[in-house]
Amino acid sequence: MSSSLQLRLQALRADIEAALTEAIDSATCSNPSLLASSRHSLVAGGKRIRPVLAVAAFEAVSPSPASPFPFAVSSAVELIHTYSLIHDDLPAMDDDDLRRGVPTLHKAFDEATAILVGDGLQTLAFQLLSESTELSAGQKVRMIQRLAAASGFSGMVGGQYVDITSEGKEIDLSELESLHAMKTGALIRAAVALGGIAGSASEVQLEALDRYARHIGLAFQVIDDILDVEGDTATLGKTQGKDEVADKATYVKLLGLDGAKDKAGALLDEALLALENFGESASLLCDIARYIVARNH
Ligand code: GRG
Repeated sequence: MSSSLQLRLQALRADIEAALTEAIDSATCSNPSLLASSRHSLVAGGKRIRPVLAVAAFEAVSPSPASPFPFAVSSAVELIHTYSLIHDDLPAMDDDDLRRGVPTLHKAFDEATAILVGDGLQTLAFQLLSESTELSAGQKVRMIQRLAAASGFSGMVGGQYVDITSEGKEIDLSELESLHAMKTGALIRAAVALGGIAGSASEVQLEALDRYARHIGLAFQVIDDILDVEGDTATLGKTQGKDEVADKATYVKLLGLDGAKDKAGALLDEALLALENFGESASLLCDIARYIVARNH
């Protein structure tokens, strides 16, 4: 990663973290220990790729914005993502002990707490959007609809269900692609779309952003499969090698390591092509796409 991108991401992440901390600190909850448990997963780290994507999409469509980026948007997306990781780690799902370099929430506390924290973070996301004073009523409705659709039956939850029910079955490349388009891709697309809506993007701009997001969403998953083989637990902050143990269908299993790397490269090219009409304003989106494909965790 170039040092200028590193500095830019560092500054952006500081704003994203501050907004997330504020969101959880100002949440109304009669039980402080429930909020303390929520902080365990939420502020444990994480790359914050989805919130950064929302900011970058905002920048691409409003290079000299009349108003600053509304951070409720990035927080909402990250709250949904963090909830999904907490629930994914539960014994009934992926049954994992380590996430973001710390014990998973049900290990640090207990399963009931992990389920409730996930539920609470999910609903807080929609509360933040609906209560934002920086968004118009029209923007709020579009964002809530987009985020709900990406998170629920037609997106992440639906994809997770297909993933769980496909375990032990042979699935082909197109089935794997549609599973991941729902499970991981839908929220990445929503992050980009919400950033675009926040920047009052035109329909043509939203379509180009979505083409970009579909390709990097898939590339993100291909790289995740590669890292499960080539990464190490300490750098990943989560257990490495789980896909092979669970005999999961992955891009590496279906395409081989080199084939999966080629696929990630081709998806990156397509993502960058989608941005060609934006010019300089999309430079952060382009940098993030390259980072997603080059990442080691
Ligand atoms: C439980 C409804 C429900 C859904 C879970 C997202 C998901 C669906 C499961 C996560 C399983 C997993 C490891 C998928 C691979 C891609 C992925 C989402 C990785 C984690 O995202 P990162 O790498 O995590 O952005 P950080 O910690 O950096 O935020």
